Amino acid sequence: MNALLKTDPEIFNLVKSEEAYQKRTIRLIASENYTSKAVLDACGTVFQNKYSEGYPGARYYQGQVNCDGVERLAIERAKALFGAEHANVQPYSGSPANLAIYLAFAKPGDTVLGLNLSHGGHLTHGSKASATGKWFNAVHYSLDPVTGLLNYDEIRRMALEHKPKLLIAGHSAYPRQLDFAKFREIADECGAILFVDMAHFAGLVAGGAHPNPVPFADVVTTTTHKTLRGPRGAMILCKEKHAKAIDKAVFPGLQGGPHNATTAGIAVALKEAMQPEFKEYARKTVENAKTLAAELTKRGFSLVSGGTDNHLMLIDLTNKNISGKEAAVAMENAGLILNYNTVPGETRKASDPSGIRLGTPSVTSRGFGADEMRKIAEWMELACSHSQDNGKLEAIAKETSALCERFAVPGIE
Ligand code: DSN
Repeated sequence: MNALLKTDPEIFNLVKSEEAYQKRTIRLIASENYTSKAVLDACGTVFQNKYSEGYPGARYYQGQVNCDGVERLAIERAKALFGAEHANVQPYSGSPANLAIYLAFAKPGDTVLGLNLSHGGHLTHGSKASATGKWFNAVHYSLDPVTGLLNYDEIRRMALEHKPKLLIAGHSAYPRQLDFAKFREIADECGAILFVDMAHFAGLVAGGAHPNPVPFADVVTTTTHKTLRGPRGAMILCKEKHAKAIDKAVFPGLQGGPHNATTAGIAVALKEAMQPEFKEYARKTVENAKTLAAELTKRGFSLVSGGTDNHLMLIDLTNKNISGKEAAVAMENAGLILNYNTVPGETRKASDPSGIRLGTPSVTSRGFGADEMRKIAEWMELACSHSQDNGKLEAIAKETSALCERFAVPGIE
């Protein structure tokens, strides 16, 4: 990065400082990961110099021979990896991808049914804070208050009562697998388009560690940077009969030119996700999450739904007498990076809620296993019980950083 150093040492230093930070901390944000050097290389290319409104073979600008090649590869790999009839790889990120689904299938004021935000849904699943909740009549299903699981009978009852245009399955903080066959049945009964947002677990699907929604859903959106381990971006996979509506909704409906360098990075990540090692990574991500969940439960942490069978955990800290934000800050000071999160039945405000969310994609990409999960649980407990003791948190930070030194960081080393 000599050119960067020469032109802008301030930004260069921040990049270097972030590299060091990502190396010495234990990254447990459920939606983050480490991309490979190959993906980073592809994103920093001359494809940044291009505009290419349209789709391969049908652009509004000349000079697209290489952009077409990149986008075609990304599309073909996405279709092959997930068994999709059609793929659009242009959405800038998950929220625009989800907005494209509303634009393709619904009109303002139409009813949509998705998972409640504080029960694990996403803002774009109709939260009042999002355009999707302001412009559409969003109704929400919740987790069962006793089991912490989705209640498919209740989802069916609500779907038949509200007759939504879109039935949304998918989440940002639900620690269990989804039953896509059940969602399909419900969508058929109420005449809805079944829209699955698999942003969180797409990498597990690609690696065979989570059921694939593509055969069941009309349309599936995903970001490309979470468990899938690509660059920041998104894709939409759908049945051929919806291809035109989806493509028109992305461009010209919502976006201008695609970010071609990112598309190149997505294509590389998809190729990586087709390799046998990726299956192993997906399997280990779930195995690590289960180990960590069991260790945390032993230490008195209350996990929503009692555990996990994907890559993430949602913890209600009410019984630990500490708020989500206080715990997240204490853990950050101890070198454990995760986020505070609302929990089902939340009684506090979103900016300082009752829970925390964490996941294992980044630490698994780094090579952590069962022993490291046990240590993480121990440090989390210590950080929670010594949240006001800076000396103790600093001592834990020394230990977390020493552990990190033993593991290489994909994309950095
Ligand atoms: N911000 C993402 C997450 O953390 O789950 C969702 O968009």
